[in-house]
Amino acid sequence: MKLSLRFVLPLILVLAGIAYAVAPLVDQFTLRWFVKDLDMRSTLIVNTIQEPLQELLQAGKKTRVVEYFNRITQDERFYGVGYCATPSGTVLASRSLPKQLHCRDLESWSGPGEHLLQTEKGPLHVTVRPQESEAAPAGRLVLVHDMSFITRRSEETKRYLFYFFMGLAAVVSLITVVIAQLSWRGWMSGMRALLRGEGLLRQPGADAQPKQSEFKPIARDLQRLINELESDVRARDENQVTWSPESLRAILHAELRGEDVIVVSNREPYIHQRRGDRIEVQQPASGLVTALEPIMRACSGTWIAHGSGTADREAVDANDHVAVPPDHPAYQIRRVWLTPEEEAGYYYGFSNEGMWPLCHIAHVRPTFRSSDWAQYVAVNRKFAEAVVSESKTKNPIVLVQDYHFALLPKMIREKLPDATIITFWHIPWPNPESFAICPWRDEVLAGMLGSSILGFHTQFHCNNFVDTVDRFIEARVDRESFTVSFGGKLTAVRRYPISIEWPPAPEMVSKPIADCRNDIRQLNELPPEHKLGVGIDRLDYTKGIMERFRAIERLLELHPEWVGSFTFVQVAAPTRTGIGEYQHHEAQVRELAARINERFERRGPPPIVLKVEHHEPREVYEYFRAADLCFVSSLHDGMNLVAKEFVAARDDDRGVLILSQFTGAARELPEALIVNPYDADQCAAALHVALTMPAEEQRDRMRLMRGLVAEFNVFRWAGRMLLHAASMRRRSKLGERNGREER
Ligand code: GDG
Repeated sequence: MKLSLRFVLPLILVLAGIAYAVAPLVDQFTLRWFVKDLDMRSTLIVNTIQEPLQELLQAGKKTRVVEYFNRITQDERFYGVGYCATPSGTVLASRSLPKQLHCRDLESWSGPGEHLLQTEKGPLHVTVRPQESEAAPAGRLVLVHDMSFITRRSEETKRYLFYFFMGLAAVVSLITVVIAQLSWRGWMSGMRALLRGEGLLRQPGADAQPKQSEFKPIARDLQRLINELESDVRARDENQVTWSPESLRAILHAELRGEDVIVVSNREPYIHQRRGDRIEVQQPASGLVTALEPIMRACSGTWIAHGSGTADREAVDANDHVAVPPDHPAYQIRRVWLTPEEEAGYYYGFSNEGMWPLCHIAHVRPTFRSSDWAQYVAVNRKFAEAVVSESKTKNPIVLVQDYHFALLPKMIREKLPDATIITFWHIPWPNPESFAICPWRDEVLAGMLGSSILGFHTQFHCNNFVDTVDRFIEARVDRESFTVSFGGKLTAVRRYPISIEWPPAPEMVSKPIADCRNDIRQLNELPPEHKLGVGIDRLDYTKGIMERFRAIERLLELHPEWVGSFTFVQVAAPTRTGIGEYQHHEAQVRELAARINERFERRGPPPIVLKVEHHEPREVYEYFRAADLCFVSSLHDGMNLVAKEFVAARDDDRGVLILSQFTGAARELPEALIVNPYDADQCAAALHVALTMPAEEQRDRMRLMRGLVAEFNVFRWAGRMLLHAASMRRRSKLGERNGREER
């Protein structure tokens, strides 16, 4: 369009210029043309009136001559007529003959060509013709024609000429625009076809196919080049950003212009609990909450979650909203209420007795009950309705969190087809054989494929998911772009390793390391220089707490010098206590800790201090800062944020991280001591290495790990997903536009 305007405007200007230049010529032409016409007309009149005039003159009837003249000058253009018998005589004239015409002057009006007389009434054309006759005296006839019509005609001609040029300009412009649009579309669809790998030379006949395939490599190369450039730009952009709440907010503004962002998770970031006559606000122990809380602070959206606190209903407004964080409200929680049956079936049942063990290879059998499944479906639908009611636009960005909501993406997509749905699966995805255990595997996969983007922590989990889809449902899997096309909708499967807030909140690291060391040792009745190891987990069987304790026992067996001089404090936040398997696990953990302590306690402080209770985040950080080592021994873990938090807490560059090879974090933190938690001897050796590691080595390892966590923090995790969503939205808008143009 712009191109067309760039051509059309000058064209109109040029044509207007031509019209302006031609106008005086038009005047001259029309004048000459009409004067010639008047001359001829005068000759005709002279010839016509000659005979009757001669007769009247011969009869001496001057009055009749005047009457005759008056009669013949009734034509509107024939202005006047007169006759002079002699140059000195008076003129016999019609009424209208201009008074300035005298017989004596007629000599000068004689001769060929036009004679113009300017009067008040306008220009007049004067013709003087001699009257030769044998019977009558010679005289001169004077004929006067009105010329004002010539000016009128000339103006009209100019006007028509102007209209003509304007019409011409319009026609030429129209033709130009049409031709330009047609050739642009042709070129564009040619390019699109080329990029799709279709032939440039689409010729009818037998040789069309070979020529088409000749161009395919070029098209593929071109497509690859574009993809590389795109991902390069993305990577460069991502690398150039120093990821912080501010930069995330700025990116959200620039890329998504403050669009409607909704988070859905089971667990709420703040829980209101009743303690006697006062209400306490708690932050739950969850990696997911730890990761998303700073993002919601940055983009002020709505977080939809199950209202599970004893005072949650008291804290909300009429729309079930509560503004959080309580001290500096930055976003709102929309609480969804579940009945005890719903909670039992959806949360404890299908999610945590079915999906959780299914996805973690931790040797706990999944339990699937159809009654749980029914509640899971119903609760997912309840949350889908909440998303629809909370969305301010028809195309919000919805961040669906975790395995509690496998069906939600499809349900949202049915109600809000234009929504950008990013589903993040915080736990591992197993291999297809393991996943096939699930009786509703097809429904779960179809539900998840309602997402625009599906994120996992590691490429390994992405591969497992794509393999599972490929194996069990009718979908088209593209392993080059890592997308799944299902039911006419495309889902991009991507790796987004989650992380933590960096730099950590000042209040987390404000207490000096020395004070943390002293206070924690005092609190646990340990001597000041006592070696301290920590483990901070939800009391979950996937975290490998039993294996951890066995490794400690083995250390004390292999290196008895640590008995009485090393203690491991295990902070174990109670979790899913309604599930039998968790109760059983807690009992086992308590029993094992007691047995080990009993075995070694005679020689000083106990080897294991087990604290099965919730701790505030600041207390958790105090433990991290007080410790000589942190032991993460998960049997299977999506990422494991505890590992990254320990690194973030150690601004003194000291402390050793022992990390299970079965965590996502192990792929990002190779400077940790990486262990197989099932191998007690190896873990015991790692514990010994950690306890004896020189300060310089601790510093070198810690600095590298801190560098990585600083660079790949949680804002980058969210930013990458949201940037991806933004470019997806841009591409789909472009697609819609092209679609419209093509139609
Ligand atoms: C899932 C995936 C993935 C622990 N005890 C207390 C407490 N915590 C905090 C830790 C940490 C969080 O809970 C645990 O996060 P993890 O990542 O280690 O594990 P999950 O809860 O299983 O999280 C996991 C994560 O989602 C994120 O995607 O990494 O793989 O399983 O922040 O510090 N916090 C408080 N008191 C405690 O007693 N306040």
